[in-house]
Parts: sequence; structure tokens; C-alpha cells
Amino acid sequence: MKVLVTGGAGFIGANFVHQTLSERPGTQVTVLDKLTYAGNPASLDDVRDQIVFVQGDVADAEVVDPLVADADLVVHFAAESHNDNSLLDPSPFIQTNLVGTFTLLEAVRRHHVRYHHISTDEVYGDLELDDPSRFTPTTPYNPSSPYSSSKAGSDLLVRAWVRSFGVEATISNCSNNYGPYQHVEKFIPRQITNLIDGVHPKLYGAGENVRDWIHVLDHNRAVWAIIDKGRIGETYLIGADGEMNNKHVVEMILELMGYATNDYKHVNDRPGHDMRYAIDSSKLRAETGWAPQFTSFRDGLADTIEWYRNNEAWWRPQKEATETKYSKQGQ
Ligand code: NAD
Ligand code: TDX
Repeated sequence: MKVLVTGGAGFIGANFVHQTLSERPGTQVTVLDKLTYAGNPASLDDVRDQIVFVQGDVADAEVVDPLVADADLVVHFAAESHNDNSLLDPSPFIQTNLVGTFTLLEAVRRHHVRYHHISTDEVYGDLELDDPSRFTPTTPYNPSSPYSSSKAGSDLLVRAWVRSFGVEATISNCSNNYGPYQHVEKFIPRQITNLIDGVHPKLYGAGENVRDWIHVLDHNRAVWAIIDKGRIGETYLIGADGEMNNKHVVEMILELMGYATNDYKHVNDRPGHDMRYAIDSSKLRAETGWAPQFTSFRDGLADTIEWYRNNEAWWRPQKEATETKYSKQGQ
């Protein structure tokens, strides 16, 4: 099988490429990635001779068309992915997340290629802390930020291309991922690498916001389960019952790295900050048999800390520019 992986030099995409090569021998992988600030070619260094790597834009039809024509399956990870960036400048989010998805959909329509769309639980908006409900595949879309609204729009394009043009697509909406190769702008790697540098972790606002954490390897196994067993045109929510507030995550990182658990700072909150995400993944589990393998967040976090300690050469080049950008926002 020939798989075109967009965004394969990013966090989740790079893990997907590694997993696919090791767990699905015989699969031919082509990566299409623009190598924005978030794409790191070093994430694919150890598999470079096993894949085809194309540097290019998913919104560029001339680049996309021949690559899709040559594939049996497209798995679309490429996106502008960071909420804070979308609040500073939404324009690349519209271009990549909406126009990029449109461009891929037109190509898979032309060439009759199976398509899997990677999306986020943030399309559903947020929940109150005391709300007993969780997001399901029928929860109405209610995105809050330029990032999440551009992802919501891209999901709706996929649904329309399935219904109107018979494109063979599935969609997955996953909760917050953690694990190796995640950019230092994101919450968990930012705090780990701050502590390696002797800097206090930074909590937005009171730190009460809840995210539903899942290890990236479990996310990607679910993606393959949907490709193998999911029904065309369906949406699957991926989550591992990992709800935890940000303050608790920071306390756990501090403890695992040998610091006092109150050794953090509160900084400016994110405008429009979603309070809580929570995923009901029962449809995915019932239809595909998938279940997460990382059942202890604490153990997964300890592995992740170890990875950042052992891979400073991978993250160090991005650290200073990332922190300069945050400090301008009082974060
Ligand atoms: P990331 O920012 O780490 O990686 C994105 C990758 O896409 C980078 O390699 C970047 O160079 C590439 N890219 C950006 N614009 C491009 C373009 N126009 N053309 C080609 N390549 C381009 O993101 P991530 O965290 O790995 O997220 C991957 C996908 O998963 C996204 O669609 C995101 O919405 C979704 N998602 C992420 C999470 C999470 O917790 N990180 C959770 C749920 C869903
Ligand atoms: O320094 C920080 N301090 C802090 O308290 C940072 C960077 C974040 N936070 C908070 C904001 C959020 O409540 O931590 C939480 C997680 O923040 P992010 O890592 O920016 O993730 P989030 O905004 O929840 O979105 C993530 O999950 C869903 C991914 O970035 C998205 O791509 C995905 O769709």
C-alpha cells in the first residue's frame, strides 16, 4: 500500500511515519510537508532512506495532484496547529487548514483515493468544569479560536465531499496529544524544557482548564484502526479518558523532575481560553476494538520527560524564538 502522509515532519505525523514503517511492513510512505516553523526534518532523520520526502504546500494543487494520483491512501495531518499563534495571525490557518484541505479533497476526488482526515476535539467548543457530559460524534460544532474554527471548517468540507461527490473519507477528532517530537511551543514540552533550562513552568490564568490527554502513539494506532475498520463517511472521536487540569499536569512534571510541586508561575491567560475538553470514544472502541495502551498518564509523562532530556539537540534550536514570542504576550 502507498500512503501519502501530509505534515509528516510535524509532531503527530512524524510519530505516524515511524509507527507505520515499524508496525506495517510493506507500506510505502511518501511525506508531503512544507517545513514551516513547526516541521522539523530531523524528526525523520532515522527513516530518511525508507521514505520519499517532498517539501511542498498542501494548498498547491500542482504539487498535490501527482502525489495523490500515485497513492492508495492519503492521511492528512498537515495544519497550522497552535491556538496561540492563531490569535496573533489567523491568515496561515485559513490558507493551510481550509484551502489545503480543499486542495487535497479535489485531488482525492479526481483520482478516487481513500482519504483520512485528522482533526481535533476543539471543533466542539468547550465544556464547563462541572458538566457531566463529554463530546460525542453528534455534539454540535461550536469552535472558539481561529485555529479550531479553521479545523471545524475543514471537517465540514470533508463531510460535503463525501456526500456530494462520493469521496471515500473518514474523519477523526482527537483530544490533546503528548509524547516525543512535540514542538516546544506546546504546553507539556514547554514546561519540561523550561525546567531543563532552570525556568519555572508557566500556567495560563488559574490553571484550572482541563485537557483530555492521550499519548500520540495511541492516537496513531486509532487512526490505523479507523482506516482498517471504520465506515466511510463516519466521524470517530479518539480519546483515552485522560482528563486533567493544567495545574495538576504542571505539578506532576515538577515532581517527576525533582522540583517542589508549587514551583510554577501564573502568567497572562489566553483570550477566549477553552475551559474543558472531554471525549467519549465509545463509538471508536465498539466499531474497531481500539483501546489505549498508555493507561498511566504519569508513566507516559515520565517517558516524555526522558525523551526531551535525551534529545536536546532536536528541540534546542526552536526554544529561544518560542520563549521570545511568549514573553511579548506576558506568557
Ligand atoms: P504540528 O504543528 O506539530 O505539525 C504540523 C506539520 O504540518 C508540520 O510539519 C508543518 O511543517 C506541516 N505543515 C504546515 N502547513 C503546511 C502546508 N501548508 N503544507 C504542508 N505541510 C504543512 O502539528 P501536530 O500537533 O502534529 O498536529 C497534526 C494534526 O493533528 C493537525 O491537523 C492538528 O489539527 C491535529 N491534532 C493535533 C492534536 C495535538 O494535540 N497536537 C490533537 C488533535 C488533533
Ligand atoms: O505555557 C503554557 N501554559 C499553559 O497553561 C501553554 C503553552 C499552554 N497552557 C495551557 C493552555 C491549554 O489550556 O495548557 C493547555 C494546553 O495548551 P496547548 O498545548 O497550547 O494545547 P491546546 O490549546 O489545548 O490545543 C492542543 O490540543 C488540541 C493542540 O495544540 C491542538 O493542535 C489540538 O487540536
